[in-house]
Amino acid sequence: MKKPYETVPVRSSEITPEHIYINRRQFLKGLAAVGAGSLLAACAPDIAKTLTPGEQATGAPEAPNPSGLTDELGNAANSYEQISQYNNFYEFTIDKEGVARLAEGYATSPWTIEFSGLVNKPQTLSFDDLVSRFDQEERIYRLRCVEGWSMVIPWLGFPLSKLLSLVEPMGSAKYVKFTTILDQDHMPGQNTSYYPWPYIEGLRMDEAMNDLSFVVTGLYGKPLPPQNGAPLRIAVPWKYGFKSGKSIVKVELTEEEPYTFWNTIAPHEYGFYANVNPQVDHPRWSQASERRIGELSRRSTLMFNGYADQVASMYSDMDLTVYY
Ligand SMILES: Nc1nc2c(c(=O)[nH]1)N[C@H]1C(S)=C(S)[C@@H](COP(=O)(O)O)O[C@H]1N2
Ligand SMILES: [Mo]
Repeated sequence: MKKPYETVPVRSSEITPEHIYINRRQFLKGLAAVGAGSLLAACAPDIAKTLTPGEQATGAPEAPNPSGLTDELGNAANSYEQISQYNNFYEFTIDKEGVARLAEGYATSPWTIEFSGLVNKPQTLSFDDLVSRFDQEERIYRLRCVEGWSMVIPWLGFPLSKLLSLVEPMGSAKYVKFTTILDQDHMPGQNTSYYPWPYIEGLRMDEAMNDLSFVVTGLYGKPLPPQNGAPLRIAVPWKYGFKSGKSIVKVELTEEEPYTFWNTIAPHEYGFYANVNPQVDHPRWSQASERRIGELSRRSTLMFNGYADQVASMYSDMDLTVYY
């Protein structure tokens, strides 16, 4: 059977020359070396030089798939530039093309992550300590934003289930709640009182333990740039992108379904489950199709974003025609 995602062990020696390869020691050294402002300049892969906003691309237009990477359905990966220059990160700004500039130099080291709630081993770990405990692997996932655009992204990281095993969830734990950093001094978007900061997201326990649920620490084999949620974010590829919280500082196991950011703002528009479903429209727009960043025509959206084989059974007792 085909694997539900393309996965490349990071220590593999079979990585193609164009592909950015970095072993774990280099990765950690790289993380330690990342200082304010140096990340994009020092770490942007040379296959896709990152343009600063305002700088014009010169020379030949970008090749359709500069990295040669594809997902398990054969879709070309988006370029590093596309992935790191078109972002949703409301803590900085609601302007997708302005996030990268505002997030440039955002200090993500030192960084600690607190594990609490219904766990046998509550603890607070530094990001460096945490990441050193897990082998990093690459997973090429589709990301489908609820707004109707999508990308194919080669993430680096490790399964969320491994992270949870570390803290030993109690039997009474039913949900995992992820909290993003609250940092009004450095995140201009957090000064808008309209939004219920900090950004919170959550998953049901079985969803969190599903093998697709991923803790992301890197992109194209490099440490995650701040605009993509450094130093650590979640990727839940069968759900709309807003379920994948960025720059996480707290992981809490709860018995009750957590109140989440978008669900609190507009519960009838952004459900807790938010599974990608082309047959159930957003109240204000169709979800039947999507614009893949870099493509001209729209493509059909796939049920569960193309991951139905791995996740549909978790929802067999839910009426999927209802907007959850
Ligand atoms: N903390 C936080 N996480 C967030 C968001 C946000 O605004 N703040 N936006 C979400 C949305 S709507 C999407 S589509 C993805 C975008 O991730 P990317 O910018 O890395 O592609 O991040 C999600 N995680
Ligand atoms: Mo999104």
